[in-house]
Amino acid sequence: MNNNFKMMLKSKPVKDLTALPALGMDDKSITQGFRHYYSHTLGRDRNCKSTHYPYKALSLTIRDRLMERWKNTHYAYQDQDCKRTYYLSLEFLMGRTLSNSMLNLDLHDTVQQAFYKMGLDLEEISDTEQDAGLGNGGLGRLAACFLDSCATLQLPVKGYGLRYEYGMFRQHLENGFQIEDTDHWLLDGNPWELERPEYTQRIKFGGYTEFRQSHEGQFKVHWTGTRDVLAVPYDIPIPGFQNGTVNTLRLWKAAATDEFDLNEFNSGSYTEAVEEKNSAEHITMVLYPNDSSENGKELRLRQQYFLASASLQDVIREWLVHHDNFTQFADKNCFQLNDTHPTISIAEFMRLLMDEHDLSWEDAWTISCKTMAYTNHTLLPEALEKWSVHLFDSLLPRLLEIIHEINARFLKQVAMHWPGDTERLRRMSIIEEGPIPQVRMAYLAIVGSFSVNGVAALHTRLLKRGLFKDFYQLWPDKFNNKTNGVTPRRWLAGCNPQLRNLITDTIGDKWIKDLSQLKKLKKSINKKSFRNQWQKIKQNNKQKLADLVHQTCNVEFKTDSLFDVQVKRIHEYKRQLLNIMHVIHLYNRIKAGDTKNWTNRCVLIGGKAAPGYAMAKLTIKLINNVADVVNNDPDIGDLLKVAFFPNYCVSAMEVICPGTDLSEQVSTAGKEASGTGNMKFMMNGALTIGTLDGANIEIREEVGDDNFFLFGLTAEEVETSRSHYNPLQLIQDDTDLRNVMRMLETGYFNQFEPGLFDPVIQAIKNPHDLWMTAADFRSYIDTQEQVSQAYQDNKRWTTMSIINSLSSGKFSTDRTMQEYNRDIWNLETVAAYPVE
Ligand code: CJW
Repeated sequence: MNNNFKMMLKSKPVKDLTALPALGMDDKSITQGFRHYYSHTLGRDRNCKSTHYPYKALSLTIRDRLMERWKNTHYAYQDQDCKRTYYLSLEFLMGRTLSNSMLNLDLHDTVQQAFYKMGLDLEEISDTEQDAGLGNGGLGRLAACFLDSCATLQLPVKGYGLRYEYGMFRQHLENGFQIEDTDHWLLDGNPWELERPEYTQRIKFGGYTEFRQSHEGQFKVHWTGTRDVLAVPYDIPIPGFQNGTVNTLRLWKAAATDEFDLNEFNSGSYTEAVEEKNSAEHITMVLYPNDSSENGKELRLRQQYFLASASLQDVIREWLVHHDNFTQFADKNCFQLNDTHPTISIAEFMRLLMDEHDLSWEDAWTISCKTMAYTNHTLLPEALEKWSVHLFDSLLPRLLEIIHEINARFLKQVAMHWPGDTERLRRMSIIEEGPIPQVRMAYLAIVGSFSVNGVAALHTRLLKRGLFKDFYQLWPDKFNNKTNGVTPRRWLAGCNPQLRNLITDTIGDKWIKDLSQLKKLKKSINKKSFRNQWQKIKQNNKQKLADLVHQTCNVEFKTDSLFDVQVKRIHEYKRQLLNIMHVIHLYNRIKAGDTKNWTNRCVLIGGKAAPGYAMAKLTIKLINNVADVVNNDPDIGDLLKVAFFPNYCVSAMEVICPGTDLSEQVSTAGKEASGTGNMKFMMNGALTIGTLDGANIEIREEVGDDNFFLFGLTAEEVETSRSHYNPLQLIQDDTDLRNVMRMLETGYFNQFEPGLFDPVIQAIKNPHDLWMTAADFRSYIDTQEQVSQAYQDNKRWTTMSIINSLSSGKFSTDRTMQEYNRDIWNLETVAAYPVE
């Protein structure tokens, strides 16, 4: 461009280039947009048979309609200079975007009509969309549900995460064993993301620190000699439900800087110089597939720091566009840390304020402590993050200095509060001393935040009494509970359209934004036509699930059976083992002819095991071997079917939860922080069999004792009975348990794989079994029998199903987000400017 012309552009006030007439929301405009993208942009013609291009053309058509609302939301936030929250998370398990966008823009029926006229099958085309699997399980999916609710409530909340090139691995089975395949989800491009290279940030790694004197004679720390990596943002639109708001999820991709190591380059090591570039890009290459297990890998710490630094720099950059100091920063900004994974943000924020923006320690600390809030999601000791001081020192030397200083000042405070209590100082220190000193990230998170919350009432109580007891004594007011939820848009209105229509026909459509209104269904609970429709819809959804199971597992589920489902990550504490032991027990009963008052059951189990978690992988193999025997035994027939659902993911759950009768939530009490699958099942009219753990307790409170199948030890009983736990005695005293163990020990399910399940057998018999599987066996089996009897009473079951669904109002993330906002964020709602 000619320089003079550039000058003119700068000096002349330019009209808003983005001011365009609004796009039509009618079927003609949609058809027009679709045809334009299909033939002009994508260049396809009548010979194209792939469903990928129609998917892409429709996505772009819908995205256009999000764009204008997105801009108008951003302008409204900017103009009002409103307070904002940033949700920092290493995981956002978004699933599919197309159908959710159509629902939230109220375009679903219009598109369906347009497609019908063009002779296209919308469902088939929507099904070609890949899940965005940028998360492991509950924690990542919760982040996605939170964003949906914030947009729906018109809260100015922005998500910050990583744009992994490879998401959660795909799972398939070979001879009953889990095999992992890579998930190269971006291979065909992602129409929902918008690259924003103009907001690229620079992230430092390695190097060393030194003091330098400024012109004014002040000493300042310089972190230098670093190897830098660029963070390039990609934005994803997050539409609210039919309200014109579109919030943002910003995902960072790592890119090499343009600089080569010139020394290496000049000495002829060209490839080595380029290699450095490759290693930079590794940072966002792959999501770690560990759900609450093994940690400590250097690349993971790199990912965490990369997210923290890029996001904080981005927020500060935007802040300084409209402000020239930080005095108001804490009143206008809040960072919510999704578990300890982004906790390095606390030290990084201190570094940015002091080293880059010249604030004093005291000022920086005051601001930092007023802006950071931490959510804990687990009590499992192996999931609590610790990083070796040595690793920290080599990768992030400046950050380690800051952590040491935070710790020194904090320990002084502890010493003042409990004079002479050196044991307590040792316990509470952010640095764990020992042969390999470690940084305890949860303690850093508590010390540096103004709010610490658990994710269900029991979980928060256990945090206060156990894991964080010392901190709770010091700062009781920091601790609070925020029970999880799920978004009713995706998990009821979207995934169960027939039930949505029945509910809307009965009580109007306000429930979609205010789930407590489902209570109004009470009036219809005894109405014949309502109940008939309720049953019919469940049958239809069961048929859809049966079709999917047939297609993916090649097992026949008949819809007059009880559909008994457990889908979640495979983990010992979640006790898929207990579930399969019940299956073995039922098999034994059939073989023994004990089938009086029998209820036919179809048991579905699905979930991924962390690739390095041998016991979880063996559990998958056991489920598959049991399924093989049961499904192929002519004595069994339709009385019992078992299937393992491979590659369980968000889009699979959208078919599974509407078609489920019984939801299995059988974790050892005190171990599952909340659970959120339990809420999806309940919302869709499934009944729960569960322990008093996580949010199960609150689900039971909402539905009433008669509408929940409770079994097992309480969290307290689990802890008090550990010292005298005697599984061998339990096995000896219980014929049914003895029979199950005999089947396992005689190798009934592994006739050609001798000894394969020995670790499982040993775990059950081990008096130190952390998960106390044998302790809950009897009560589980008896309660399952109550389930079977209840299912035979069709009338009673239907009533319980309706009650479960109409009592699920509390478990909307709209409620959860309102509580976060009331107690932690204090944001004003801001309506987007309307599209003209
Ligand atoms: O968070 C959900 C809860 C659920 C809890 C889950 C959780 O198990 O009960 O409903 C939402 O609140 N996920 C994790 N902790 N708790 C989790 C996820 C990924 C992780 C991790 C812990 C990844 C690593 C380590 C710990 C890692 O290093 O890759």
